[in-house]
Amino acid sequence: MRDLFRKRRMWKFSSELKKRYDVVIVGGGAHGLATAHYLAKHGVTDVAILEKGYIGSGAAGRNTTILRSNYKTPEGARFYDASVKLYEGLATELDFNLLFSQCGHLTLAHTDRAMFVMANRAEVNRLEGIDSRLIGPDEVQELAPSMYVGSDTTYPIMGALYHPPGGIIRHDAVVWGFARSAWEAGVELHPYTEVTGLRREGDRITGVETAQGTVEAGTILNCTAGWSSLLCDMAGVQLPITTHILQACVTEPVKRFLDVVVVSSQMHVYISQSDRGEFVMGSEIEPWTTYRMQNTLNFLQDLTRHTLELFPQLERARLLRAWAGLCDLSPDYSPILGRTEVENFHVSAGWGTYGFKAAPIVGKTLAELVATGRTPDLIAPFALERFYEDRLVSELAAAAVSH
Ligand code: PYC
Repeated sequence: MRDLFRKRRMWKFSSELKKRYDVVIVGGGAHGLATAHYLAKHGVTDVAILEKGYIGSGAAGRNTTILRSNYKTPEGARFYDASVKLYEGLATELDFNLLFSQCGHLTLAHTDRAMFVMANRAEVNRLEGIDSRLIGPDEVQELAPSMYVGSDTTYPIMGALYHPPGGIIRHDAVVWGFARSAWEAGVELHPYTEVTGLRREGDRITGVETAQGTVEAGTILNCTAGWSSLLCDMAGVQLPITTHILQACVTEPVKRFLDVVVVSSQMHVYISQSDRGEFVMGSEIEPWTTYRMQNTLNFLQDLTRHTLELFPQLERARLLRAWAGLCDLSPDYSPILGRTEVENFHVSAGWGTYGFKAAPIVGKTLAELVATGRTPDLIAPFALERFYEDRLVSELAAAAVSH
């Protein structure tokens, strides 16, 4: 009984950097923390996580918490399916309530072309054993009775891709659970420790420079999401990435009336209701490149107009907050994962708008790569060389919203 009420420390930050670590992970978000958690399972615990802000202050704290695996390519669907499966067991594994709600995910189709794309995705998904199917407007209405599906709208709903295992999870909890687990295993967490340079000699990185001093590392992992190409530049590694912002916002809590995630590529919105009752809504990626994480009036106007077409009952709901996050977009909209030409420098990059949902599988596969020296089959298609070898994995049509 006493154990049940035992106070369990979340973590303690390390103030001093050691001179050397077996592994330095740059980026204390969901990917970096998950990798540390899985490295510990391989017995690799001489690890430091260097984060320039607070833990979870980057993309891990700026997403809209959606999980799904209904991708267009077999490579993408397989990879995200493995991630969803890890997420399903993660609360137990981390002994931390992650508030995962597998409420289902609807991608609406408003044109013949969109119906064709959804049918194609459903086929690919089912071949991979993923629960995903094309449904008509009646079933859409059954799943989302509060959504307006009338034909007198700008974008009448012709059907949807229905993906029952999709849903939402509490993003902060994912960060906190991974951070606690990694810290308990002996990993050092260094927030407010910005990497300012990487020393490279030949094919190796020999030093990681920070304002708190320079450290050596056997392996360095770039898990910096929106900043990934900047860190790669420091290593002399070029990533084919452009950096954009994705904006989102949240309403005040209202009585529960939506039990499924709703996405529309043509209306450029994705909408869900959080466990607290707030409507969490996001829009499409901005087409210009920037590191300026500021919301725009256009975003609010377009997003609210389209959301109100689907949910006119939100007309009087007040917005609590809006935010923007950085997206590092690759040319084929798939991630860039694994080795680079620098022997001891690996990347988790190119996540565009779907990095958060990949966190556990990125952690597991990167940890395997570091611990065994072998690239797991699941991430082999996402190697950086694909851009030089013409082996693109085009996920364009499976973005939550059009890019
Ligand atoms: O890929 O599901 C998605 C997504 C939702 C918001 C941004 N991306």
